[in-house]
Amino acid sequence: MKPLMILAAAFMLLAPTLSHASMETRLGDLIITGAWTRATPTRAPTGAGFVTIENKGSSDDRLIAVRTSISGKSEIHTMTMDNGVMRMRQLEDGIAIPAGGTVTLQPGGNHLMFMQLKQGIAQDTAVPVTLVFEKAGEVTLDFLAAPVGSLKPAEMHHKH
Ligand SMILES: [Cu+2]
Repeated sequence: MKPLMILAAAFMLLAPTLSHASMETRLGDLIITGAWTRATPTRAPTGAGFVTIENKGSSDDRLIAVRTSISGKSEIHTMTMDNGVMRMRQLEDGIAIPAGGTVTLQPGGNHLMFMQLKQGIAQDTAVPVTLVFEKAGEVTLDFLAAPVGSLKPAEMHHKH
């Protein structure tokens, strides 16, 4: 009875950790979390991706490219206000991920731009996106699609 109870307790402690771990990707010194995208209307030409990247290392890194099979072309973008108008432009040199720093790509700021979408992004689907870093290399992770127009990721529904 006793070992079984210990096992059950261990599992209960472990379960939330496991579901959380699936949302966290490690690539060398980088910890990548909170990857999400937005559902789009069926014929939308573009979509956007957002993610948080933490650099636990002692040397700077850089997000230099993004790839996904859902789009014909993907770019790293910044968004700025220009006389009250939001403007996007490509960051040709990517985004620096400073040593010990955390960079968040989010609506209204830096983002991943999926251009020439082959089809709309459906809500609650996971879109595989490859992030390419100058030093850490590349990694593919799932970007979960929040509802159309969302300004933040969808709430995670824990399945039991
Ligand atoms: Cu953009």
